[in-house]
Amino acid sequence: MASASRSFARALRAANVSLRTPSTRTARFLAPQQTVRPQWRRGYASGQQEPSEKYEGNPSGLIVGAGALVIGAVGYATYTQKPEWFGQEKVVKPFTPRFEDYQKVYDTIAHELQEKDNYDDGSYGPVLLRLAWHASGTYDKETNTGGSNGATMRFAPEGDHGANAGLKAARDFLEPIKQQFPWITYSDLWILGGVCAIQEMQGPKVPYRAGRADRDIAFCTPDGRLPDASKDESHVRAIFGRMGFGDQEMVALSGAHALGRCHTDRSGYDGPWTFSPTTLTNDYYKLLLEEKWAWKKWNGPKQFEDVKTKSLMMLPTDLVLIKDKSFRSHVERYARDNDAFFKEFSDAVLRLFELGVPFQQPEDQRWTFKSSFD
Ligand code: HIF
Repeated sequence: MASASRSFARALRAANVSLRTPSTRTARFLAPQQTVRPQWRRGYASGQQEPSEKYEGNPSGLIVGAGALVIGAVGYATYTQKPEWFGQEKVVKPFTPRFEDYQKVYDTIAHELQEKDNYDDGSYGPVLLRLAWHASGTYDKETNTGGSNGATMRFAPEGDHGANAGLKAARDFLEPIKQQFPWITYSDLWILGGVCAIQEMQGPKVPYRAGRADRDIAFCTPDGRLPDASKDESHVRAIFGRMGFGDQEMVALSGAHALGRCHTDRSGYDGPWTFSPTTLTNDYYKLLLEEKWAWKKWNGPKQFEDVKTKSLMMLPTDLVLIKDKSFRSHVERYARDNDAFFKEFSDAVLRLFELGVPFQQPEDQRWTFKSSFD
C-alpha cells in the first residue's frame, strides 16, 4: 500500500499535478518539513503541525485545494484499481490453489496414464512411482537434507546419478502437465504423480499434503544415497535407516516391486517381479515365498529368476527379505493379508513422500484424492 501511494505520487508529479495546497504560507511551512519528514509528501498525519496553525488564505484557494483533493482521491482510487493506466505493472494477486485444484491435476495425470498405454507393460504408473520414491529417498535424517522438497533431480548432477537412470521418461511424462498447471511446483507434482500412480494401479489411498518448493542446483544431493540392488541386508537397513525407517516399514515399502520391471538399458537388470506389473497386489510377497529362486545364468548383473517360468526376477536386495528373520516375518504377514499390506504400505509411502518437507498444511488435514475407480 505504501509503495502504491509512492508510485501514485510519482505518477502525479510526472503529470505535473501538485498535491500541495496553494496557500503560500502553508507551502512555506511544509517545504522545510518535507526535507526531514518525507512522509509529509504522502499526505499522512505527522503530528508536527501546530494546533494554532489555521488556514488564512483566500476562499478561492480553498476551493482549488478541495478540488485538488477530490481529484487526488479519485485518482488514487483509480490508480490502486487500475495501475496499468499509470504505466505501472498490474499487480496479480497470488493464486492459492486448493484441494479442488490439486484434484484437477490428479485427474489429468490419471487421464494421461490411461491415454499413453503403449509404454512398457502398458502404463507409465510404475516409473512415476519410482520417480516419486527416488525424489524422496535421498533424505538424510541427520542433516535434514535431501527428500522430495526441491525436485533437484531436474539438474544434471542428480539426474545423472546411476540410480536415476531412466527416470527422464517419468519427468517427460509429467512436463506437459506442469505446463498446463504452472502454479504447481515440480516437487509437489512428482509426488502427486506417485500418489496417482499407486491409486490408479488399484493400490490403497495415499493421503497427500502440498507445499514442496522447487530448489536450485545447490541443493542436489551427493551420489550414493539411493540403494544398490547388489548389496545385502546391512546395506538395506543402512539406506532406509538413514531416512528413519524401521524393518517393518522397509518390508511394507518393498511391496512396490510388485509393479514395473528392470530394464537392461537403465539399471542393467532385466524383467518384472510379478505377472501383473501394472496392478498393485501382495503378489510380490507371495512369489518371494512360494517360488523357487535361482541365480540367472547370463552376462548381466547378478539377479535371481524363478525356476518354474524363468520369466520373473528378483534383485539380491529382494531376496534379503526372506533370508533375514526379522524381515521375513513381515513378508509372511503381508503374503497372508493384503489389507494389512495396503494399510502399512500406505502409511510408509506417505511418510517417505513427506520426509524433510516443511509443510504448512497440518498433518490432520491431508487430502485424499478421488481415483478413477471411486
Ligand atoms: Fe525399486 N528398483 N528399488 N523401489 N523400483 C527398480 C525399479 C523400481 C531398488 C532397485 C530397483 C524400492 C526400493 C528399491 C520401484 C519402486 C521401489 C529397479 C529397476 C531397480 C534396480 C530400474 C530399471 O532398470 O528400470 C532397490 C535396491 C531398492 C531397495 C531395496 C521401493 C520399495 C520397493 C522404495 C519402491 O517403492 C518401481 C515401481 C520400479 C519399477 C520402475 C519401472 O520403470 O518399471
